[in-house]
Amino acid sequence: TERRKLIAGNWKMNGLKADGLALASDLAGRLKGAGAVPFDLLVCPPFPLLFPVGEAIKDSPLALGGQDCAPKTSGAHTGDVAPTMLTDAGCRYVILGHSERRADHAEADALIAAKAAAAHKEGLIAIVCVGETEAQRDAGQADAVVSGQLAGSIPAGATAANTVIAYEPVWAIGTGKTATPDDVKAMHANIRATLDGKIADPAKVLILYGGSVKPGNAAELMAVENVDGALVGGAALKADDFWAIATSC
Ligand code: G2H
Repeated sequence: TERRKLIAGNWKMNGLKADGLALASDLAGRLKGAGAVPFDLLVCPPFPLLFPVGEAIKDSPLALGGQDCAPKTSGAHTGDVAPTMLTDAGCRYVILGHSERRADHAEADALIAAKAAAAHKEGLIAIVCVGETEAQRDAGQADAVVSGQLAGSIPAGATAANTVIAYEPVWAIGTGKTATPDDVKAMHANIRATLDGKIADPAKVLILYGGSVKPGNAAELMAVENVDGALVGGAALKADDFWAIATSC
């Protein structure tokens, strides 16, 4: 099965309007100059930057995504952002269930599934994040934890066209530690096997790796079987680094 790689930049809570515009415009320019490339490139800025960045890249193949969305369409939900508001800003993707949201906002699998269902209804591609902690890995529970997260956070109606999985071992996020290619290979195989029966066309689902991906380790990680791209945090904030990661595919 041919799976086109997806390189996604998760800007997290970084950057003001001028920074975001400069970064996105720089990437859009590189993409335009490069012609045909073997990957899709995505940036996920903080909510306030979605409209200006979306406007700046609207004629570019650079894709836009949100970092979260509400499980509802509208209404009395102070501080929440609806999937319709993301598509209105030009988003095609939304990251859901990132470990920082699971930790900072106590997001559980059922809520993530509800958010993904709401995102799907609006035509968004949900990037559902899963990953074990260091203690869980040390206890030999990594496969079971991740399989459980997948079972709980993928909604009915998920397909290879509307759902991307991102495997992010929590102990490798922003720490400089990276899972070894062998660890990643084993986990991505476990994930694809778990998707069987949960998602139509499991062989076509993109499974991204995330956790301290940088120019120096990207080529090795992107070459691993069943690794279909990257979810990049820190290294997505510099156009040179993010572009180097993308072009190492
Ligand atoms: C993992 C990743 C992007 P970083 O969270 O989501 O962040 O690349 O900084 O480890």
